[in-house]
Amino acid sequence: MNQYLDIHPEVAATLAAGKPVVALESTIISHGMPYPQNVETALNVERIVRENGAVPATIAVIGGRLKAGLTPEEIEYFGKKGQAIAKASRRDLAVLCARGEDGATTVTTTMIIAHMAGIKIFATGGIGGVHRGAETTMDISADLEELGQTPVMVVCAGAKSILDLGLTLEYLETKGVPVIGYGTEELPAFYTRSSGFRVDYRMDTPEELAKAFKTQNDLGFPGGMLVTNPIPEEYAMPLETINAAIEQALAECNEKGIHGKETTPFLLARVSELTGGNSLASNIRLVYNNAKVAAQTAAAYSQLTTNN
Ligand code: PSU
Ligand code: MN
Repeated sequence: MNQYLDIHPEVAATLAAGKPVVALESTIISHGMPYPQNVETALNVERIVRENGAVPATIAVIGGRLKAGLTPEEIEYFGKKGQAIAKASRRDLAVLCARGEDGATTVTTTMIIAHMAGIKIFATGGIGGVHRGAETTMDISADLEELGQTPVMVVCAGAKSILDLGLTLEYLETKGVPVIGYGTEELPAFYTRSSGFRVDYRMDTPEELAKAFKTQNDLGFPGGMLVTNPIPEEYAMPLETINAAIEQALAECNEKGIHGKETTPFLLARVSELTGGNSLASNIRLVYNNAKVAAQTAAAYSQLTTNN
């Protein structure tokens, strides 16, 4: 096992038995939502994973150790410290480990640590992607590179239209990452079920997802698979409300000259402030929905691998 990795004993025992585990990220806790809703949500997500037949492994860097599986106290610590915790992407992991520091894992680093631990399925809210204006800024999330090289299935609610969704799909195609719509042919855009863009494939059951992903692994392909699961209809936001907030947040981001790793947290925080409590409630509901699908898929994956 990797010398910097600590796998929570329950997670380790579950993996050793070939039983289902679902990875969860910590940037969504520290940077994605305000305290105390972030802690409450993270603990509920863990409960939902369990109710759907899998063991949760929330992933983070604590004191320079890569953690696969947190205690409730550690989740509380991440939630309370919030933005004071460094957002850790691939380029940050070595330095954080060397210095013995904390880091909140993004989709990228959650995939890396999940893979080190032997976890196949990961649930989150939204992924990073190609930013609008990337043709000049070159701001493309490391999440897309990671999906192209690390064999973990990421279950999300699509990507927010703070990003250029068309270019994000082009990039994923170049990297060889299949984009699956769960029960839909259209790419969901996080707060809304539609985006005007099509996914590569539609699948309707956890068994179908598990089989496609196992086949990709059996073919020896190195990359991941992106499952986009639309927000439940009753929690979706009106398109005009969300678009107006996104346009304003993008304009402010440009005016302030925000760039690099600060861009996404700034945009997320502004969109959430501008749309008030409604967007937070939607955000929480879509994460619960993704946790459920990921747990069911992890269970189906484990059936496929332990029966063969
Ligand atoms: N998009 C969201 N919610 C999030 C993130 C993105 O709708 O919480 C977080 C995730 O952790 C994601 C990261 O991996 O932001 C991407 O950051 P960047 O764009 O800097 O790569
Ligand atoms: Mn970026």
